[in-house]
Amino acid sequence: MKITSAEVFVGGPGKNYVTLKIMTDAGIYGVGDATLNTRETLPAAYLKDYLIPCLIGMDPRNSEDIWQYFYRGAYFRRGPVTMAAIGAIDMALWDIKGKIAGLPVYQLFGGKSRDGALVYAHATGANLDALLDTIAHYQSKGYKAVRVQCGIPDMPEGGYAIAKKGEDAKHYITDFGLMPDEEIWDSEKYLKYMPIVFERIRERFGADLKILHDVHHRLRPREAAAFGKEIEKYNLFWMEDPTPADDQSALKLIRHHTTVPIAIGEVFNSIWDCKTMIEEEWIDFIRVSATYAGGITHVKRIVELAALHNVRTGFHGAPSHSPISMAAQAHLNAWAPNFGIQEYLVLGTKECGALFPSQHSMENGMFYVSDTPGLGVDFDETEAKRYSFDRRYHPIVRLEDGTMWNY
Ligand code: CS2
Ligand code: MG
Repeated sequence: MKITSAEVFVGGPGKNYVTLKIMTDAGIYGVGDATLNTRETLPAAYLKDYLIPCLIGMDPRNSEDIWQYFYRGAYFRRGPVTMAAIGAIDMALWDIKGKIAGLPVYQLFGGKSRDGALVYAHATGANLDALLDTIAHYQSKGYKAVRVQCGIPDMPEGGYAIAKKGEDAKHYITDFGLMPDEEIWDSEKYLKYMPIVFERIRERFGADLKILHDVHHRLRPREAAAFGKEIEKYNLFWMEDPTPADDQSALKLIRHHTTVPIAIGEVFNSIWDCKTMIEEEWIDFIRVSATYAGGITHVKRIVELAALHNVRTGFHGAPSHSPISMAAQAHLNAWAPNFGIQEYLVLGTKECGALFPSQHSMENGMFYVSDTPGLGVDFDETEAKRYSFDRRYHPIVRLEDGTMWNY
């Protein structure tokens, strides 16, 4: 069996999804997602200019060797562009493998460990009252877990340019600026206000709601350790990205001062980025994604390392991931013995469903993987013709005195 051609498409309904389709001489094709949020054209170029020419003629069934060929063969290894491009190829090859076998991909890992996978949604409020209403909205839709983010009083736009846009913010690429929006940040104000937010959430929603919170890399290690200690009593499901991801040992300081569960990993690209923190057991949840961390082959390796150290999964599922990478993660979620939770924010619109037809389903805050052979998600090329690339930027963050900070 041979790969005969492969094509890359960039665009989507309000999104710059990067979709790869690999064709074979057996008439079977596979699909993969390489959407690197706000840098989408780069993995697309990496695929078109460098990887696809080598891919033609390879046997698609040898997904491990193909992964190693592109990883080791790059010389300048890793990094989000390379790993997103390799990741898309890898997803498409697993899709093909499942279709050859006539089995959903999770069966190729060892079958199902659970029926439904717990997911969480984002509740974002420009202020506390708006946040409480948004949480109530998700609870009424059956969600058992919600990530809570709140605008902070006395910071311009509450510290988050996006928070003022409310519940749906960040779902469309157009929520981001034509040039980078600027957020002004003050950790002291944040640290004073967030415990009040958690207090009010517990008062109104009780003890059972699973509350997640994303610090989004904005604290220093000592601040994050003190914050974790202070909010232990609110029993969070996790505190995410307390400090910038570059420094793994920052997690050690936090871990040694608080029992609040720590989640990190959405910007990691390889097992080497998270190896130390997993092996040292400084974290509770690993948040890599199939798109940014080299596809199913590599993420599965990370999940298995994590399982040895009591670290559960909590894959990244921001709206920038297309239904293809979310399907890849759904198959891993169905299988992983150390599954924790899945962030799930795919656009549920008619347009998105038309571009990526699938039988995967969501009910009462649980994701149910489809039994269709392969990844169980398709890509409609005729629909794709309606869309094109629209350049946007993530916001940047500065402290009140102008110092550049972490988004
Ligand atoms: C966030 C993301 O989903 C999350 O946890 O941290 O929304 C993040 O801001 C985006 O994925 C950046 O592209
Ligand atoms: Mg995050």
